[in-house]
Amino acid sequence: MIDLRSDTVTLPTPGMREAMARAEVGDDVYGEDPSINRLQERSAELMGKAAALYVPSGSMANLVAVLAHTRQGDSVILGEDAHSWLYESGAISALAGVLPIIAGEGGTFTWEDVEKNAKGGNIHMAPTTLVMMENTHNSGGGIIFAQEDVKEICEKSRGWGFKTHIDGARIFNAAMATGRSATELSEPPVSISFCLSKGLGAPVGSVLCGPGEFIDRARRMRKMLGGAMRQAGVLAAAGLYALDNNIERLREDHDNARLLAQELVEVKGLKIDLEKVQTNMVFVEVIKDGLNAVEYSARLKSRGVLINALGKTRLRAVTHLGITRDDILKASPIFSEALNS
Ligand code: TLP
Repeated sequence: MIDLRSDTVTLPTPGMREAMARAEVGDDVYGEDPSINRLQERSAELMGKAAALYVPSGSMANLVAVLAHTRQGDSVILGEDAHSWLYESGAISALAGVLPIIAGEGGTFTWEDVEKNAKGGNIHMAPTTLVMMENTHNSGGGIIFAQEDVKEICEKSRGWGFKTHIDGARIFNAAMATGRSATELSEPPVSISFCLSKGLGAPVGSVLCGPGEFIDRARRMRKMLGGAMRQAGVLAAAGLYALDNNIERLREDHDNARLLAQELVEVKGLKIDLEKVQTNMVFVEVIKDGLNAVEYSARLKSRGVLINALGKTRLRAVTHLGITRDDILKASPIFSEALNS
């Protein structure tokens, strides 16, 4: 199977498993797991923040960030189809009690969009206290949030008293694609989270980074959610290994995504916006009468290619460390074959 469903499907490599087996561990609820402590220090440094907190998932990182930045009844500004809005089971509303407000189109947005949508100033409104950006933006196509916009949003938010958070699940993909360091990309917001279990190839884990007091509050929220772990240094060791070994290779994933997009853009019956192929994702539109995305993905599956359907006509292919250039060259003709039978 050529599995293009997500970069979450990556399996730990032998080198990573070895690092996990060798990991020094302790009880992290006591702050005594040396591997977790090392991962948190390293992450805080990489993101240019004072402190960091290891959490089991990207979803928990975002939820803990919202819980630590806001109070029930506040409103939070997010881009269209933000992961925290679309794919986290409504957690920010159900558990943090905030009102999500969507700004802009296509996932990214500008300060003008924030200004237009922010609420407050009178008793009828849910006051806006947090602006969340996603970089890269998953549903938008794995697209990059323009750094100038991130900077302006964060600077002006500070003036308006709004906190800022980046869901940087794939911030290293954004760094690779822009040639900017992850430290530079994460400088403007108050907090940022990134995932070890996507393109970086670790089996579990995300890290939330921010100021010391914020991370102290986040640690309590993590405990409240049941996300405090004990000898999880075996998992953190995979994260450390990923930071050491799997960042540079993201370039291959981006090259493979571009190659796939270039192959598929030639196929009659499929539509691809090449401008949006900026990192490791290719969004494909099926434009053949009588064929929907679910049926198309079933046909691809029966021919050995796994890809997720995301709506009536939209599908997403994601490249990752389990996919080679050869896999892409093998998969490409299958996409046109599957259209016609
Ligand atoms: N995204 C997954 C699915 O949930 C859709 C994927 O296959 O892409 N932020 C962003 C931007 C994400 O893309 C994801 C996962 C998360 C947060 C949540 O991470 P986990 O799955 O670790 O909770």
